[in-house]
Amino acid sequence: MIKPDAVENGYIGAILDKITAAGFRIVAMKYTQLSTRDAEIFYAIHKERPFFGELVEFMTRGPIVAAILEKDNAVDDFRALIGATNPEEAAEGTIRKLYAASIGENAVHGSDSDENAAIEGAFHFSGREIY
Ligand code: 3AN
Repeated sequence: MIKPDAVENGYIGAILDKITAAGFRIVAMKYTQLSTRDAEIFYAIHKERPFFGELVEFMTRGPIVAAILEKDNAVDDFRALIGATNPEEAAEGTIRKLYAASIGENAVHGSDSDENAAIEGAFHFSGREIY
């Protein structure tokens, strides 16, 4: 996902450029806004964390871009491309270093395993929307 902060700041195009330049194929994509219920489900794994309320509020405050990306070694390569969760710790040239402001508002989300990528892809897209 390209998160609400990056959308608000006008970075959709720049972020998609970096993603495709890094060799990812976009197999599904949509511009949408999460409801509170959507965000609570998507981030259910974090529901006991102190930042959960803030995370749900942030993720629902404006539109996002959701996408499914395909590539060999996609999960690890995408996490390398986006950089550390905290942009202050993200490597030079990574998407979060370039476009994120804080650990809470960190521009993009990437799945952390192939299993979660399948779950998260199915959360956003029906089979007919995946090419
Ligand atoms: P990542 O997105 O790098 O996989 P996770 O899964 O640990 O990181 O966290 C999910 C999301 O929760 C982050 N992208 C960030 O928006 C938010 N988050 C994580 N840690 C914090 C924190 N300490 N304070 C506020 N928000 C946080």
